[in-house]
Amino acid sequence: MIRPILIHPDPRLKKVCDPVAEVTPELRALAEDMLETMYDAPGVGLAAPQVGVTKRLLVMDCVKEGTPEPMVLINPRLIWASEDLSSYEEGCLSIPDQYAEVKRPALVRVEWTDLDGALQEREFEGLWATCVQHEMDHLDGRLFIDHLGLMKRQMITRKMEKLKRERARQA
Ligand code: K2U
Ligand code: ZN
Repeated sequence: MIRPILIHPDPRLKKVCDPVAEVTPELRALAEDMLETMYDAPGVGLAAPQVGVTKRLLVMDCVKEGTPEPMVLINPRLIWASEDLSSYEEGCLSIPDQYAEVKRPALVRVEWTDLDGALQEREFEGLWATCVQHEMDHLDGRLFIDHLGLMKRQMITRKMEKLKRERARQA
């Protein structure tokens, strides 16, 4: 099912998430819901804290055209990051309609556990590299605006507080 996405500022988006102890049917159902929620948004990634679950789990599908390639990363760990950086105009489903340039390592190697409990390792580049770093930041309570200057971060936060007040009035 499609789950509601938390909007910044929200304390649950600032928490360092807990490791996943074991892959259970409930976890599989959560991963399924996260993929459905991500495609519906639409987005190319989604982290568990964004749907209020402070566990180290994220989903991604950065394929633009062609066959979708949904990925579920449990307890992801950054093994290596390139010196070279790449810039991307990032957004976030928890910070709607706000975009800003963020520089991140262009290439990253990540290790994780998949839904079958198997250990995986892969090098990501391009949008996949940006996305996996953006999602792994979420698992440590970091948002893309935390990579911006104080003024820009405060301006975006104020806009989100206003948006939440308006949504609360409509509800
Ligand atoms: O974590 C999220 O909020 C999902 C983001 C992930 C993301 C942000 C910036 C760059 C790459 C991934 C959503 O996918 S934001 C929507 C979006 C869609 C296509 C490309 C970039 C961002
Ligand atoms: Zn995000």
